[in-house]
Amino acid sequence: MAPPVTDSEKRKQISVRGIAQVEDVSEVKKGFNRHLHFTLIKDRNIATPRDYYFALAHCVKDHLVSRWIRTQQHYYEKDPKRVYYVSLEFYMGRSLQNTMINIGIQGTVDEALYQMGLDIEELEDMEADAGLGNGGLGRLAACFLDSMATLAMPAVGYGIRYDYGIFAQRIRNFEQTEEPDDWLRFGCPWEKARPEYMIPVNFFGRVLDTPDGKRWVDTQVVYAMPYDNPIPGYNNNVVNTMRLWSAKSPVEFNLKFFNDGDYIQAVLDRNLAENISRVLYPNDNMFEGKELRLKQQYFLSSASLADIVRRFKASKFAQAKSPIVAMKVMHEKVAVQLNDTHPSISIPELMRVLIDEEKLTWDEAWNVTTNVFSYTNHTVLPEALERWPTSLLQSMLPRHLEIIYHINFLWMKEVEKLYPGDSDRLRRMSMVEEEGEKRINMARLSIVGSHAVNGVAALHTEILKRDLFRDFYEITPDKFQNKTNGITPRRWLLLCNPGLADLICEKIGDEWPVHLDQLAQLRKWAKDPTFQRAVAKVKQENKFKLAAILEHDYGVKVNPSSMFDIQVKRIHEYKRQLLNVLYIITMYNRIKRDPTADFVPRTVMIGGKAAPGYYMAKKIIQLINKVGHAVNNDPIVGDKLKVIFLENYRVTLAEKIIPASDLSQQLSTAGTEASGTGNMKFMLNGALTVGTLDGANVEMAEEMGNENIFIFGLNIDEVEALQKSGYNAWDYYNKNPELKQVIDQISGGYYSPGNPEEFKDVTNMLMQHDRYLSFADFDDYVKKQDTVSATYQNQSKWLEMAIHNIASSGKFSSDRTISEYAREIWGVEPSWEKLPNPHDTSL
Ligand code: IMP
Ligand code: B1N
Repeated sequence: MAPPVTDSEKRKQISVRGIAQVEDVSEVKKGFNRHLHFTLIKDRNIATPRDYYFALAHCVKDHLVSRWIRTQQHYYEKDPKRVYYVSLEFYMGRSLQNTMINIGIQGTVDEALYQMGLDIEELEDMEADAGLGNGGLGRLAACFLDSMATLAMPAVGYGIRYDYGIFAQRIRNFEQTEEPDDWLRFGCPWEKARPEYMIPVNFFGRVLDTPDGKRWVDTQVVYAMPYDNPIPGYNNNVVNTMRLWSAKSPVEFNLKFFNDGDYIQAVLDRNLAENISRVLYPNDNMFEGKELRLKQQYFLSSASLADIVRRFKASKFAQAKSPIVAMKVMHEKVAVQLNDTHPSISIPELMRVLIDEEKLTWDEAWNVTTNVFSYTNHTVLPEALERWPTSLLQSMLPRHLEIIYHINFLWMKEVEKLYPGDSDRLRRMSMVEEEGEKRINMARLSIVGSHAVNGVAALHTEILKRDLFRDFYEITPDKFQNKTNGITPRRWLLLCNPGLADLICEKIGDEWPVHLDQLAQLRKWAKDPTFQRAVAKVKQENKFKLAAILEHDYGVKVNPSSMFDIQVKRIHEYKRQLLNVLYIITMYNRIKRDPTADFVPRTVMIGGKAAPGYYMAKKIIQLINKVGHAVNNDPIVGDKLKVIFLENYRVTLAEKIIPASDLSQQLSTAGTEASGTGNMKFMLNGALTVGTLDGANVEMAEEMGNENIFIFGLNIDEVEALQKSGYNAWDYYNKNPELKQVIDQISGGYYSPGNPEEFKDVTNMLMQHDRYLSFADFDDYVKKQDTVSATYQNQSKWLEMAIHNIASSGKFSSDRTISEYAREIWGVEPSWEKLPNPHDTSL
């Protein structure tokens, strides 16, 4: 038998990774050594793996710069409509390998490092994740940037350069603790600061009514310093920009104190203003109405719009017109996508700029604004919907509040005209909420201020139309669209699963990374034993590799022939990690009841972060860890069942876990998960899904057919009916002896010896006020999981289903999603044409 092919050998073989030419290899070695010497100022006697990583990253970045400059020149010359994706989160992960793959130098670099005796994977492991996001919403923005560059769209992503990204999670004594994520400690080799393009952002102050219009005066100024990051397209020589803003105090900050003589205090106070970009708020699907968060939102919106307006004014289109005429038609050349309502203060900000600074009339400004903006909704959970107190807006952004009130006044007049005397409807549709503390409902502002509103999966969009935004849909049905989420197949297959990528290339060629629909061709080999064996072999190798990581990083030994059963995502009640735990305990009880019975071995892995202030989510983590402790140390269980909490789940860990998974758990109560994108990543990598008819799971099942996915539980209509008739957890508890046993154990302290009260809040929630109806789905879930186990024993059936999953995942490429946004919302065309190659001298 041939010796096993190592991952690095595989990376060299595969054609889509670029064939290594001798001259190119020697160029890379030269560039690497030059950076080690001149940039890192080290020789090979004292260089650390981190130095080597930085030398390599700089060397790879050198291959980007000509493409980057040329792309921007190309856009300037062609002067197309520009697309701006504005988001409080961009969850990018690492850039080194992705950059090498997208510009086609991975093969060359692998060979060069091999010749220099360096281990490329060790160097790649030195790169910190750019963790400027919480979960799906932030990672979606990152996938979109990759797709927009790959489709040669003149797009910029605008965000905040947080000094601290999503916290690092550590498990201590079974519980989550948070550590700050100091990701910039050693510097970021990809970014370029542009201090010459700093933009002032104003806060507080008051509004003056002058003959020349409104003036916002006596403000406090903070500067926004841009940092540009390259976004390479796949194999097309395009390099777009992600521009992240960092807060800087003005030079004259607190001059008042300085004049009073307190020079030291004045200098110290400068840091206060710079707190705006200090840290990412670690909430997922949760609104926290903090002043600093509103400052972040306005800081991003104001700096980005100023930059957008500056670029528009410098364009050929605008230069050919008088300034005021140009501004009136800015929407012909500018589209801005709001990633949820987080940057929605952009809407009154653009109105302010157009009216107070550019001197357009209200109606002219409103026409531009509504045609520029479009809004994506990502959640229907009421606790996530942003509603800012007017008192906070009044002091921080007085002019904006004034503008919002006027937008609402005109809007209310319109509604009143359509529905005279319907005061209840007026209340439901007003941006100004008067019940309790007076607040601005940012979703309503975003709908009225945009020409398009979209949900992120078909089911989710239907809920928006029928429920959350029903009244708005009734007035402007054409505004509402669906854009089902997607993922980039470059990172989520080519990069993270080289074995499977190779195998696919052998069968269908190498165009699938940009035409993912071509995976459908794999269907014809779904029953082919040779292909099944090849797919199984790749999966097994990925599992071995993950097992080695688990042993090395966490000191846990797993059985690599067991089923790898995985649920990774933020910890949230609606995602129902608890349902997973209830089934784990059910399996445990069954093993103990009859240790000799047939049992399909599983390694159950659960990973995800809890928002630091989310009590119940933290309790759930503690419960998983305690159950794991009991199960893993019970000699009767042996290696039939292992339960592992995957500490510090993040983009980089996802890239290692997903290719190694057999089973993906997607358990949210129908109607609660807007889309999900992790679900798509598992499908693309050949895992089978056990899941509810929620979010994008619905469309996944449609694509692959119900016979290739394990769907269980109430559908959305049944959930609604049950909620209406009254959900009573006791009914299910009393009817199902296995469920009763599990709950009695948890509440009786079986998993918390010494403290039987430990999980009483969890069981009380489940029994008395579970908004997510966990028990209603328990029975069907257990039955479906039993089917999963039975199917796993029939490996050829399982592999046939897995191949059908891979073959059906074409729809879930973010290239498809972005093409739809482009054509149906932004009015721009995607393109598969390549820009010319940069001169050979740049390589
Ligand atoms: P931006 O304003 O941040 O989009 O960067 C402008 C880019 O457009 C520059 O880096 C150039 O590549 C290009 N550009 C801007 N102004 C001119 C010009 O006057 N002639 C040619 N290219 C320009
Ligand atoms: O956005 C993802 C979806 O796939 C997920 O289903 C959805 O839960 C997620 C407030 C959010 N919705 N809302 C958020 C994040 C941070 C925050 O401060 C809300 N995240 C989602 C992509 O569409």
